[in-house]
Amino acid sequence: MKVYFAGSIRGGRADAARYRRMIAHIRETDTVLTEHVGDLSLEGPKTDDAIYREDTAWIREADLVIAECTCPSLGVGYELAFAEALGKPCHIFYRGDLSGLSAMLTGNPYFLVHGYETEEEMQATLDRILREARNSERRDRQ
Ligand code: 6K6
Repeated sequence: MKVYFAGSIRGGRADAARYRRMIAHIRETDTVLTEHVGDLSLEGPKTDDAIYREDTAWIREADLVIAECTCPSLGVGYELAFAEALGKPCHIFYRGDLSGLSAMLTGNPYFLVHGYETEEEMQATLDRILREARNSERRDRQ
């Protein structure tokens, strides 16, 4: 599966190390198109218009979107709406009490929201999502 992983960048980097661990976990079985989201240094010569063009092309290419939304980010919210418009499956991870997550995400039944507390719980949910996505791909091909 090709995964578009979304996580806050200009919205704040408090969870960057967590994104990095999630990306590393997904990469054990699948492909992550957006590894830079877990980059702790975040340096690069790219202009904003190049970032927008590249990221939207990757969303089109992705089989599914996984967004860690604990740290609020305008860019991640935009990416989720863009992916929804394209009919891509969208999985949202949120650590802690779900009442802190935007109603525009929790209120939209299209989005699959996964609350978690521990790293083990988060990894087990990632494994299940990816396994189910691979199985449904296989069924579609038959
Ligand atoms: C260079 C190396 C790493 O990052 C950069 C430059 N910035 C970005 N590069 C790629 N994607 C970005 C960059 N800034 C934001 N995004 C996209 O928006 C990512 O896919 C994130 O999921 C999302 C974060 O949005 P903000 O509003 O928190 O920045």
